[in-house]
Amino acid sequence: MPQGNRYKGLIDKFKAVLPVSDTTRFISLGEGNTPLIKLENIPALIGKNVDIYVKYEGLNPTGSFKDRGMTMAVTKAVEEGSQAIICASTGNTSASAAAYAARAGIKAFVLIPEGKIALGKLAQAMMHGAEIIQIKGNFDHGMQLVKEVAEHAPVTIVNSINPYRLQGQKTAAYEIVEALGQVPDYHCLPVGNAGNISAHWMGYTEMAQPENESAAGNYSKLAVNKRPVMVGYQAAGAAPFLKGEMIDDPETVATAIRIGRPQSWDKAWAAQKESAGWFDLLTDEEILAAQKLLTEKEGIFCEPASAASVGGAIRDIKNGKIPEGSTIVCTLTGHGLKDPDTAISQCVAQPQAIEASLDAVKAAILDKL
Ligand code: AN7
Repeated sequence: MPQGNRYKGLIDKFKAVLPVSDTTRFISLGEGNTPLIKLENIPALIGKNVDIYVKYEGLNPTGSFKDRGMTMAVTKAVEEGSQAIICASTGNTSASAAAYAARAGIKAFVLIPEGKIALGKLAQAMMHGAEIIQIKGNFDHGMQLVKEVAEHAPVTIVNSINPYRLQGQKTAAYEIVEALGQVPDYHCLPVGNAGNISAHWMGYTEMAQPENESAAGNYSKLAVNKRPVMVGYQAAGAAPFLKGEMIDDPETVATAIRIGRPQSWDKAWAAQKESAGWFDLLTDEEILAAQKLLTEKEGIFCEPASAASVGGAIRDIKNGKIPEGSTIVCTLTGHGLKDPDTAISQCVAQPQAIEASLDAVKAAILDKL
């Protein structure tokens, strides 16, 4: 047998702080271990002395952070003998559930809002062979139905109300501290169901208490006794945390976070309060502008929802809420290729076709230099 040091996914790496045993079969696609990229051009553009890092979760196997939670949720579902998983989804959870179910050899049912999920996510769920149930309703309706149907059918819910999801997702915080060699001052995330912000807070909290039997200390040798300020950004049309109560009929171009009834409501408020953080909102225009800025100035393509973290952070750096000298991590939750329609529609100059001749190509280039 070869004895290499191949990365075998986040459960293998973080098993000391995850609820698995020596006999657990890990359902993994090599998720996690995503790059933490320092922004080089945007800080200068905004004229502020800050270190901004993006955690590029779009580089997970199915293109979003959901894989971190899904590897754990499906691993435990299989360990417990489940033959089928089910979720409601704005898209990424369905893609991830479909892939990990395929890997495990079990069935996946996904409820998605008709016409409101990005093309790439739908393609993934279809290709992996999930049973796709489109509903004439939004994510919140789907989530309610999933909870009800799971009481009557032998299916395991793999939405983030499944506690193993947050366990898997907390590993992103461990990776960030390991990569930075310190705890960031601020951590900014887009917020939909608020599972991810809650999971990160759980991870940071474990690391700050290495005396825990959880063995968190193994991964936080560099971490001083500190946790970041947690900042959550929502889309203006889907901002229950700003309103202070659940909302009906959420609407935003960032379909991933088109959610009015967040499932991790209490956990996210606790993270905000305990970290002295805050929630804020961005208009769809601001979200798309941030997505474009990242692609044009840094070469990093994330999906619209993800860009809310950077768009919000830039605004709060400019207005001084996040002070100069800070180290800031923004989570880019999903890859830009997930939603090609929204990307193409916001590019003013659509590519034109010209003659396939040297003259025509020369003219086209000289024109632009
Ligand atoms: C790219 O896939 O809820 O606050 O059903 O896909 O943890 O919900 C997706 C959420 C941010 C919000 N960015 O994270 C689903 C789903 C992207 C996302 C979020 C989602 P949470």
